[in-house]
Amino acid sequence: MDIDSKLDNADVKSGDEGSSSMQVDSKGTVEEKDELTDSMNKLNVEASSSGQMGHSFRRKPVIIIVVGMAGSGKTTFLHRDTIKYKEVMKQFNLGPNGGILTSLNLFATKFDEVIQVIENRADQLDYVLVDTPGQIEIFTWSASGAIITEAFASTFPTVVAYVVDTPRSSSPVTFMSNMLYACSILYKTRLPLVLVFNKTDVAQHQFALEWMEDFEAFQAAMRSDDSYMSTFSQSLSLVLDEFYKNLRSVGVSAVSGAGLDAFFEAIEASAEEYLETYKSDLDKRRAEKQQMEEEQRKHNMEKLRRDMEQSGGDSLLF
Ligand SMILES: Nc1nc2c(ncn2[C@@H]2O[C@H](COP(=O)(O)OP(=O)(O)OP(=O)(O)O)[C@@H](O)[C@H]2O)c(=O)[nH]1
Ligand SMILES: [Mg+2]
Repeated sequence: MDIDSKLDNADVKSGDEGSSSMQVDSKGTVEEKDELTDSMNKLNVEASSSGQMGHSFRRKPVIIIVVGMAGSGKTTFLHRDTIKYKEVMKQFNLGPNGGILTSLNLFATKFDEVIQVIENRADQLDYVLVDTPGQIEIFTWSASGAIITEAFASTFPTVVAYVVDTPRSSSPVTFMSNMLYACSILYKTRLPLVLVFNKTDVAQHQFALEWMEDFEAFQAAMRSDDSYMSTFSQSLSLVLDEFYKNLRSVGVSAVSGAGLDAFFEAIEASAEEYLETYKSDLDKRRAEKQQMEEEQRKHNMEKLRRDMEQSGGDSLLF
């Protein structure tokens, strides 16, 4: 498979507080679509049968998967693009969504290498930031997005940073839809989630903290926003109230760098939480899956043995 991977040149740069961070950069150019499909299928099979792609768990570095709506400032936060998906779009003659999904697939097929590069540098790295496309559903609901997330989460402590465009979330309805999105990501990935209110240089995130802490304040804001109000949105805000209890939130500016200390503190706390709660849950789910596969294998073997006995071993039909 002809993928021009720049993983060996993965950019390691010093992060805040003297710690190191790394951005994974992979540029894909592929000639054979079929090969890509084969490779994806192979990876899927390997990922589900071995469970963890042959890597053992390490406590360092912390992987931060950065997600959020288009334009919320994810890439600015990381300072560069992860996948040159425009190149892929040109290669395959695809629209933006197809381009992004294919980039993700390319990334997923080379994922063993990504993990390997990070493992080799584990001692020098405290954090690895992973950029994702603004079309959130492409990452969170595609097979390759799930494979990437699971591969990270089974090898390193992994947390999700959900970036919010603060100035654009000042209306209660927009705020609520953004939070529901974050909520669905929390449930889908089952990873600790940090809400990152970005662009605080333009608008402070104080209003968001108030709405999250005080259900009544949010309800009052909803009532004053005459664009939309119903018992349905009232019920949703009750759901969100529960969701807020399970996460940390910080305000940052990707442009000025304000709030980064608080961000890394929240990441550290979430990584601890990952080790205490999520890791054991993940191990349990994996063990259950393996046991089920083992039972299925035994069942199949037993069936085969019985069939062979019945047929006397000489006229077995496959
Ligand atoms: N004022 C201000 N502008 C910001 C900040 N962070 C990002 N921006 C601007 O917001 C716009 C979008 O930023 P990106 O980093 O491209 O957003 P993204 O989330 O990566 O967008 P997609 O990749 O399309 O999902 C750019 O014009 C940035 O300059 C910030 O902290 N403050
Ligand atoms: Mg971006």
